[in-house]
Amino acid sequence: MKIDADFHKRKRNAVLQAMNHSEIAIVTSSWPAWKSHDQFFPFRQDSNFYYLTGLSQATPALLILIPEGFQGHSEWLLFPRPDEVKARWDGGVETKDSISEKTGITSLAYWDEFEIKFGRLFSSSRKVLLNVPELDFSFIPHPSKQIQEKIRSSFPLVTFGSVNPLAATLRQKKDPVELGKLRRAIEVTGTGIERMRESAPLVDFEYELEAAFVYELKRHGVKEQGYHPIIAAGKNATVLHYSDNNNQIGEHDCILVDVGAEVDGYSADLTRVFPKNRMTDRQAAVYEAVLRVNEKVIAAVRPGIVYQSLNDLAKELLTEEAMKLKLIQSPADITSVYMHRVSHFLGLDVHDVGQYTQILEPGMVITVEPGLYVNQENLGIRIEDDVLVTETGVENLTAGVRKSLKSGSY
Ligand SMILES: [Mn+2]
Repeated sequence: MKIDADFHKRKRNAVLQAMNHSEIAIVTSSWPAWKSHDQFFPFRQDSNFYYLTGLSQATPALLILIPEGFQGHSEWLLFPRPDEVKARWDGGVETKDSISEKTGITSLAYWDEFEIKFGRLFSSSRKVLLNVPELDFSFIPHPSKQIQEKIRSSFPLVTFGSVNPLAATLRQKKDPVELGKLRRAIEVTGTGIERMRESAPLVDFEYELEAAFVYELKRHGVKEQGYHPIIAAGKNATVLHYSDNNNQIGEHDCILVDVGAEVDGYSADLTRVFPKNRMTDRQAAVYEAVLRVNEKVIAAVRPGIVYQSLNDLAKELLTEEAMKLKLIQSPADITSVYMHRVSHFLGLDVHDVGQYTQILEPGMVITVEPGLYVNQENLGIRIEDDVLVTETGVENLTAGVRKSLKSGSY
């Protein structure tokens, strides 16, 4: 199923509905990230810009939303003038027709018309909402910051705000067409994990499993991953964001893989653990403990609960299991073997928009990922599923990706 121009049009309309009449939203595309000399990192579109326009290619563009309208239109899209020389080298020049078809936006202008055409929009009574990212990474040179400087230098009395919360409210609840993309990403990710599981006894290094995963994705026509894959053997699995994937796999190691294919911008996020050869009884006991918690937390997901309560439940259950396994001496020590949240929202961003303080509603997709990390046993177990909050409870979208020890090659 395609995410078509109509989807993006509906989302723009919803943002316009939520805006005050004195506000203007300006949403910028991402720009390519420089790698070295004349090389760039693979391009990834700004998630909010993609959600509102459907444009995924590296063409610098800018969406303006104006509730009270401007020259008879409440939405405008600015993009570069077609450049035949650039097209000869890089291909793909967008025209007004092609942009209109993809986005459903009929009021288009060129980048260099921004000041001359839209300058009159800005005044001291206006508030401009931008898609400046608001994370710890405030040093990142997002194009929205350049637009802000441009406006501020000419209209110093304009006030600024963020469009991100308006987009976030919409993005949290997935439409069926978005769920279709997530389901496909999950299906292909699951196939890739099975390929790694089968390959494990035959390979020596973590990166060989990564290669098997990427091969399986591309074989299914999926080119992108939502995040750098974690292929962590033995003690590396106790390092939460390990991503070197360059270590030798021991004969008695368990291997933790945390991977996610990305389909049309939507990312899966799955973690499974399997042995290189066979699990020892002790490794299997820790695995079964985490699996019990995984299943109990999934069973607790339903609309109307406070999201944070899943975290509390996971911590309580993991503490009980860790005590039984003698991993800790007292409940207060749980942070030595479990130190992260049990869940995050999932969607266009692998750690998607949403607040931990909110109530879960139907249409939200979250992960459930309890874990136990045992340094002294060179063992890290995390079992991560992606689940959909439904009208009546929960649907485990990753139910088809094997996690039971009984059914497999242990
Ligand atoms: Mn995750």
